[in-house]
Amino acid sequence: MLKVDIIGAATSFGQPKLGVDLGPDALRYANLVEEIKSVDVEVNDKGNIYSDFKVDVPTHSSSEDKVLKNYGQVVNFNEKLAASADESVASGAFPLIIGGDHSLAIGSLAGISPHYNNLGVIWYDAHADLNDINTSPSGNVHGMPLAISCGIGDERLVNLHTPDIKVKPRNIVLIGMRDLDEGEKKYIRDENILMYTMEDIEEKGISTVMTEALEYLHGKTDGIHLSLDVDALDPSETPGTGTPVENGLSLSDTIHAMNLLHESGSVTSMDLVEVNPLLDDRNMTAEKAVAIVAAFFGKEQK
Ligand code: 4U7
Ligand code: MN
Ligand code: MN
Ligand code: MN
Repeated sequence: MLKVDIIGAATSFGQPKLGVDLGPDALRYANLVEEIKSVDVEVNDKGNIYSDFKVDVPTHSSSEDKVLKNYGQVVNFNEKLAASADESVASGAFPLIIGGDHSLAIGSLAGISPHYNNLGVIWYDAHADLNDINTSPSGNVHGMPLAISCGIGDERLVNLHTPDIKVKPRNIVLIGMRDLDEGEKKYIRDENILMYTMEDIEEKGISTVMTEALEYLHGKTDGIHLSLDVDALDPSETPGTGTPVENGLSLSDTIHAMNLLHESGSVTSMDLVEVNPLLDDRNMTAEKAVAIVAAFFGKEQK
């Protein structure tokens, strides 16, 4: 039986809004553990990881005038998360990292990628999260984790947990894109990263997109990490998130996408991020997110 380790990544330091660190508990409140167990999966909830500091520690700047916000906490938090994710993969479990803001993907990818030669990544999000300190319009680290995992950005974050580049741009697929900054567009073009915008999804249909994404990664990767940001979905479906963007994916397309990933059997780890119960309407975003995870683990739709 598949063994799933749930790792609660209770961090909000990658962005400025209150409440996203309550995401892991909101997901549990919406019956995450029970829903996964219902499909014959063994679940071990490892509890939450928190940063050791509550207030900002000296901010590090990797260029003269720009700063990464909450740098000290982001480094400390992700070192702890990477250790936990690494330990889960080493024990033979499937790590399901529940957030928390998307800066947590720095730690999850740092802990998971050493177990693979060529880890593939499916980044299901409205955003590419490919900024560095110079291209970021906000200084918020949740807009940077994929760039950092590709070796672009602050040296301590790039070398977190292991002194290696975690992900190769050619092993990435971006799905749901509709809010890209200029520097991100340039990086995607220069590195020839496979991207499906909302327009592409509307044109091809989600089944074709997922099938193409898996075909592209099969053969050249030996594991696939799914990083799912709930802002990939339309704000009418998942309003409880810090950076909603109009015209997103429907819940039914997302559930269908998860069913296809389940059937492929090729995804080896997952993040579920940016659930913020303080911005939500009666925990509906967490409830939808739980339905998405259940579909990913093979729950049939009623
Ligand atoms: B999320 C943004 F400028 N690109 O860098 C930035 F639009 O993890 C948003 O995908 C980042 O939710 C969103 O601040 C990060 C902005
Ligand atoms: Mn994101
Ligand atoms: Mn996003
Ligand atoms: Mn099944």
